[in-house]
Amino acid sequence: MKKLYAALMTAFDENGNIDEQGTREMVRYNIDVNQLDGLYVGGSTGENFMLGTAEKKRVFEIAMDEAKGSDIDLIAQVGSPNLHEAKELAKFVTELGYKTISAVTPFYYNFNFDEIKHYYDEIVKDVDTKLVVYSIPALTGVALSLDNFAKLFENEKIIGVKYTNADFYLLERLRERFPDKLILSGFDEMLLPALALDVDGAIGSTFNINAKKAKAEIAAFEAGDIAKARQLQHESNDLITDLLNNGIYATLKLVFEELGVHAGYTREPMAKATPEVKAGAKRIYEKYFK
Ligand code: SI3
Repeated sequence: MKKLYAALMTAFDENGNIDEQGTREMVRYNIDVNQLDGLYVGGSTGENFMLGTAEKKRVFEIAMDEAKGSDIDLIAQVGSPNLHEAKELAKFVTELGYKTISAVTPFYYNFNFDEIKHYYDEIVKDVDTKLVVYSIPALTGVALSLDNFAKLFENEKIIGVKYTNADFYLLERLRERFPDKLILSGFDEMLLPALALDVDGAIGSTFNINAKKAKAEIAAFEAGDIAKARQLQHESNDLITDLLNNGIYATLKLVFEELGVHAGYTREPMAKATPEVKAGAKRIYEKYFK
């Protein structure tokens, strides 16, 4: 069975401070209502790259604390161009009990591949957790080749990739060359083509509110009912298109609020939701969730 993970959001209060209660409520919703296989903590959707180290740690603690006693799988995204911070976070989450970590490719300084490999080897060096590379070229500008992945995977602690990339040729080559590596698809709107290329599951922002449909799509795909899976992807993509057009993170949070889950605000420099964005989110809620 392919696994479905929500990329956990972080709730902020009006002043941009972490709203612990709201963040806990989103963890709970994903466990109790969505009944997902896992949560990706500290990713893009968690607005992680706008957090300080202590705040990142607090989010990891909250997720672990709220998830204790459930069987939801937690992956901690610890990557940062500040390698010292990434290593510190890797140790921190390992001590907290996370079994899997993930790290975004280091960005901003156009690191060459030797530097990128060094970064990953260093992050896993002093921990016994396994690592999933977080590849998201559209946001980082870092596009890893098939040979780059092969070199990263030489390190046995590097067990796979969260693949947020629309390059399906590379995805097919990766699957064919590394049948035993974990490949988790990252673009929710491309779930079906990724399933067709035999990914092990998916991680995404929209599964926070659209888990039921995404799970039904995976079930239809696994049952060989491709027409149904395609129809469900069409329906999800209507929602995803509306979310993207209205500003995805703010709108996901506003829809969460409509669902009775306190998700709070986005953090600056992301703009606060305007009255138009709020009205758009309400329309989305009424169109898809009422
Ligand atoms: O939070 C994370 O790190 C993710 O899982 C990111 C995930 O790949 C999302 N990408 C971004 C940039 O948010 C997708 O779920 C994305 O929001 C969705 O496919 C809509 O484009």
